Amino acid sequence: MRIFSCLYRTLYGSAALVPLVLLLVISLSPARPVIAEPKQTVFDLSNDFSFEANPNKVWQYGYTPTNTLSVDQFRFQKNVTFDTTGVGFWHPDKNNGPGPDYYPYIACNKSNKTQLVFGGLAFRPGEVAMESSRSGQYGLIRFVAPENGSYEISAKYEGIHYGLSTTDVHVLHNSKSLFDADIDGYGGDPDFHKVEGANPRAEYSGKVALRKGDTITLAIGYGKNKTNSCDTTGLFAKITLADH
Ligand SMILES: [Ca+2]
Repeated sequence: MRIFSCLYRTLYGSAALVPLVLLLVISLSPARPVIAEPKQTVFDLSNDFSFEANPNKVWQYGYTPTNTLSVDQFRFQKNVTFDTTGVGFWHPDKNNGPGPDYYPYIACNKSNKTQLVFGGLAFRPGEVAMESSRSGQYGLIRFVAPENGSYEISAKYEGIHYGLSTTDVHVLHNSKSLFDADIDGYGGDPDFHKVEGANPRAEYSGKVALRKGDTITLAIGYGKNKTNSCDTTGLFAKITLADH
């Protein structure tokens, strides 16, 4: 009996020591180096684009409730669809195809080759595109500055609809306009359709001081002809934190 009692005490004592030994080993282990992720300073709309999240870090996908370019009325897109090529579309809400809650949309070709969508829209690799609604609601993409600093902004718009896009395109800092232009024509991938029209492309570049939380809004409307027919307009945008 005494033997068993002794054995029990020995085993129990060893087991009780295990947590203490582990704690000692962990506390004496050299600290693991903390590898900080490099801070993102280049914000590329195409590279960063997401169909899973909205807001998506510094980017937000939205629209206006009316045909007034009122950035303070920004509404978030909520619903995503994909066409057969894999090009995705953010929409205001669930819908039954072209009509209410389908427009304004924000689309992106995440593949590495130009995709022909609906037989008449050519999306270059990574290209984002927007189309206004029939009533002239704007498609909006918003960048929210992550910190105070000087930012270099580049925005390139181009008509990508074979029916020749007729849109108004804009860049705003908060509610202040930085750039306004009209797109009239096709300025997309020339291997898919010839470049034509009075103004198939428009480009803005500039350096702007932003405070944390300031917004840069990229907007597309239905243009002077006040119809969104054949209006799909592509966009490549990059915002770089230059000095801070
Ligand atoms: Ca139009």
